[in-house]
Amino acid sequence: MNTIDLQTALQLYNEDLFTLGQMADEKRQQLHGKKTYFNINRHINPTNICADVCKFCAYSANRKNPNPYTMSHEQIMQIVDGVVQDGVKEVHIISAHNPDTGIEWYLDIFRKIKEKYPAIHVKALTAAEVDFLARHYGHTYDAVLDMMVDAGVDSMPGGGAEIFDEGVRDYICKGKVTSDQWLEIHKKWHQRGKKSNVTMLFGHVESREHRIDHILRIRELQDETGGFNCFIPLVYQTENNYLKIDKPITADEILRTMAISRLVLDNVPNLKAYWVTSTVNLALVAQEFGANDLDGTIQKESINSAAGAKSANGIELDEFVGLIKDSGFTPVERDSVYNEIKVW
Ligand code: V47
Repeated sequence: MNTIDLQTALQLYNEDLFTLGQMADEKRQQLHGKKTYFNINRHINPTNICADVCKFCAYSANRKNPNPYTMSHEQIMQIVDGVVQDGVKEVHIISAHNPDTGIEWYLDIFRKIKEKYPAIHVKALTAAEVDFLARHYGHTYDAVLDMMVDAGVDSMPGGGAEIFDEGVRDYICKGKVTSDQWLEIHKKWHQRGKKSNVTMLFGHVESREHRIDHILRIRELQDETGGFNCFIPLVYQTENNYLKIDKPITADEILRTMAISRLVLDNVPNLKAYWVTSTVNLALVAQEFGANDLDGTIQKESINSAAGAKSANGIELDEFVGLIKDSGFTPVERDSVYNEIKVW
């Protein structure tokens, strides 16, 4: 039973950085030794047309980024055909909230992928998308989740969680799935025996207290369902959007937040340093501050790169593996639900 409460967690921020790192590293070593997990994956973002207006988003087609697109199923299958040849084992499919596609447009592409490649893992639809599809097409969450299972979705990504504090949430993404709804959707998904991830968008207008509150809400649900595989703190990217901040978050604060996440959220087994938003260099350092997962090669990414992240073309496998080794850790290729595939 983890006894770190809000106040204790906030006090941890005052620790010396290296002491905090050592504490988090001890927990990491207990759980994973020197292993750093990654997978060979491809992000696919099929449409950027969005009915919602999140201030932090640079991806959706809007005044600042007026390039609306919706991929055809043929285009998506061409991507999948290509990446399967390259050894990709997971497709991570998330989109904006396009009001014009119909729900079948999503389900059908999942079916097509699974029919052609039954072994590929489909990680698709954030809780924000599930909420949008339910509201827009007049379904219950249960109905949408059942349709996803039927269509072959294997797991849910952790996007759309942002920050659970209702005040901050109202400011940065009013009108989107609420915090309670986000958690409810994941709970229902876990009750179907399925796994998911959970993110936190930080480094914008939120306080340390808001971050800990977010993490504690996750810990509470995880105690109940055990369905979260991985926690992913996403560092806010500042470009091409409407969420202005005074100064960007420092590396010191990012590492502190990673370390505290590892200590407070010890019931979620994996902590991902998502190199896309933290930079590769800091993600490598974060391995010493509790992180045991670096996501994957990604190959192409449109959401965070639209806001300034250097991830548009992913990273080569050899380089990725070499970087993990050179930083003193053991690269372990995993599947999407953390079964080990290969120690590199
Ligand atoms: O939900 C949007 C975030 C998320 C910005 O589950 C931004 O394994 C930073 O959820 N700066 C999508 N972040 C990405 C995501 C994700 C990524 C990797 C792995 C997994 C997983 C999930 O990106 C959105 C939103 O929270 N985002 N804009 C921005 N300016």
